[in-house]
Amino acid sequence: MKSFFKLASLVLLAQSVAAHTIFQELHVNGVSQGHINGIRVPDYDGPITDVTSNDIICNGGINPYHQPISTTIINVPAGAQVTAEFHHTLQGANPSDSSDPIDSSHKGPILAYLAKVDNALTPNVTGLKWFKIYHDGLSNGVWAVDKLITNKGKVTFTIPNCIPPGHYLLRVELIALHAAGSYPGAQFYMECAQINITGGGNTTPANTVSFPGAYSGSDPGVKVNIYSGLTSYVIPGPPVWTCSGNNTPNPTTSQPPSSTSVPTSTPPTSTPVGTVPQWGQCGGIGYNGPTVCVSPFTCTKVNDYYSQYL
Ligand SMILES: *[C@@H]1O[C@H](CO)[C@@H](O)[C@H](O)[C@H]1NC(C)=O
Ligand SMILES: *[C@@H]1O[C@H](CO)[C@@H](O)[C@H](O)[C@H]1NC(C)=O
Ligand SMILES: [Cu+2]
Repeated sequence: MKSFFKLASLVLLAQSVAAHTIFQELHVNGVSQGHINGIRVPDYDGPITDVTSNDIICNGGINPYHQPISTTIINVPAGAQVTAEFHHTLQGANPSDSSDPIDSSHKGPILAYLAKVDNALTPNVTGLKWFKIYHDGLSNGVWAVDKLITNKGKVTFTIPNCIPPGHYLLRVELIALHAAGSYPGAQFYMECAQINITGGGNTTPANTVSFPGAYSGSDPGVKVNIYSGLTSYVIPGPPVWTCSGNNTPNPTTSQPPSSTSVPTSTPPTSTPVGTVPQWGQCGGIGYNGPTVCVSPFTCTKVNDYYSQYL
């Protein structure tokens, strides 16, 4: 504990190394559409944590004090494979940054939604009707974020081939659960790409969700302790909508162990649930304590063995 204060002064001299992420490049059938082109990126890489806030819609796309909205609209053939690319900062890929594309502590799901809009450049994103086209959570102990890191920030999914052509916003979201043991705690990272779907069909999803509204602070996928031997995870939001009408069930909605089942192994050392004040330790090799940010501080890595809130 005493060393906190020495470390704190070292941190003041160090460049801040926040562990956040931004969806900042879209690839269509493997072709990059340009860095920060056609995507509403925020001016800050930190998360949204209030699921009732309008900021959870498109992050940087709403408020006039954010960066100007890109005037590019990306053409995407219906049925295309699109790849969303995340990086730690707006500078893009940085192999020398161990927190790029995102710090490995930030485990959680990745989700993608579409909403039809009259004009993909509209500054007003309230009241849109969203449907989910992709999600990936936890399978065999591997989180979607783990795969994203392996794939150097890229996650690939398919645009439904039957939806009507025209302008849409593509909302790609990563939810980091390292501090989700209480609410607010889960960290929502999302940006919206401005796309123009070509081809397609005339099938429109019957059921849509709104943002805010799709998530609640008490959802089992929003308030969840991932350090307690989790074997299944319920991805927030609706099921994935598909053209066949066979809505893909949430792949990891298996029920939590019933009260009659007895764990066969001792769960890992439980992580204390709580919040860490500014200067408090929040991470590092061997660290097992609370990792919940006290707003507006972020967990800042000092070295591999020590991170603290700044
Ligand atoms: C944004 O769109 C919604 C839904 O159409 C509408 O209710 C709201 O008034 C609009 N807001 C602005 C600032 O235009
Ligand atoms: C969108 O796609 C249609 C073809 O479906 C095309 O006519 C239009 O020019 C495209 N671009 C924009 C910005 O709408
Ligand atoms: Cu972070």
